[in-house]
Amino acid sequence: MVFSTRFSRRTLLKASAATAVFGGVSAPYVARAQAAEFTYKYANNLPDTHPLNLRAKEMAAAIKTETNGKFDLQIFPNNQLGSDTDMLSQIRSGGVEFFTLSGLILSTLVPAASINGIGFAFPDYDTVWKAMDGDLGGFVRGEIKKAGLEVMDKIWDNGFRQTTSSTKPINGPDDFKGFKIRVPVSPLWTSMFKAFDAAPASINFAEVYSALQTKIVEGQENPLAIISTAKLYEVQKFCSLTNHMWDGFWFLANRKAWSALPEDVRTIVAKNINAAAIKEREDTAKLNATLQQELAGKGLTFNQPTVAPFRDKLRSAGFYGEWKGKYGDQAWELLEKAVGKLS
Ligand code: X2X
Repeated sequence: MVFSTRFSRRTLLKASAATAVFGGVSAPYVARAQAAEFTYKYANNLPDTHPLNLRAKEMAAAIKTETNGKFDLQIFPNNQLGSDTDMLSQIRSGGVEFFTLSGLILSTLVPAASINGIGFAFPDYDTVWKAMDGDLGGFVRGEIKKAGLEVMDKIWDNGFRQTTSSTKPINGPDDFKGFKIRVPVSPLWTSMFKAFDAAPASINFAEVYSALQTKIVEGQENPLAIISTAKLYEVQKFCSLTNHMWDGFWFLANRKAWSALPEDVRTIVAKNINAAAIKEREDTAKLNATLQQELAGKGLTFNQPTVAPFRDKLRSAGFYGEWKGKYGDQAWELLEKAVGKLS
């Protein structure tokens, strides 16, 4: 069922592309703007009101102007082209040309890409941007390229993640015991919530609202900008400001599609995508700092637990040692150089 919907959507896309081509041939007398030479699809999993999509729209318009209409970036927000898992295979095959994906989910293909999500590693945004625009981010981008994908220099902000629930607030690590929590599809997320003795379920973001609504899970974790724009407050009661990890979106490109662009177009596209990332970081950080009051007004009850007991629990469960072993010394040293000693 899901499969056939997706198939027909793809067929429709092909059909409309064909209409555009033949339309041009069969209506030669109609004066029209020069058709774009390159029409590339950019897919993502976020609502179109999220700053990522607002800035993406702005950036697509700038790219069109600066390339004199040569490059047309079409944005498909909100999992319109499928779940993250689907889109990851599409970016690899060329079904979409661009895709923003959390490094933690990308780690199913590029193991090092989840490293910024290590629990309680980053204390604040200053430390995040220094690391992700510096050596740690450079290392991860190198690994992404080795895996055959292209990636823009600037990572986009998702944010520091907070825990919501329909059943109870999370005041300390013990409240996670047996807690049925949705996590994105990624070994690091599952491992971290297992270390808390929770019951994590891997579910793509496309299914999160309904999983919460139907109580398949009690809770989930996401930055406030997503809790707000995806309206998760409609199906959750509590929001615990656990700030348990920082998460960002790498702007990925299909290598063949990226290489097919003339150098001057590629330069304009990359420049505008990276500039939009910087603006989106400012928007999202601001939202994540100010949304608490608005969400409280919509019915979420907030609490702010102390961080130290969570970290201690992860340490005694062997979480840091285990992941240091998985990433290897080189990557772990880059992380600790940015955030201080973890294990
Ligand atoms: O799936 C999620 O929770 C989201 C939207 O934050 C990510 O893309 C990791």
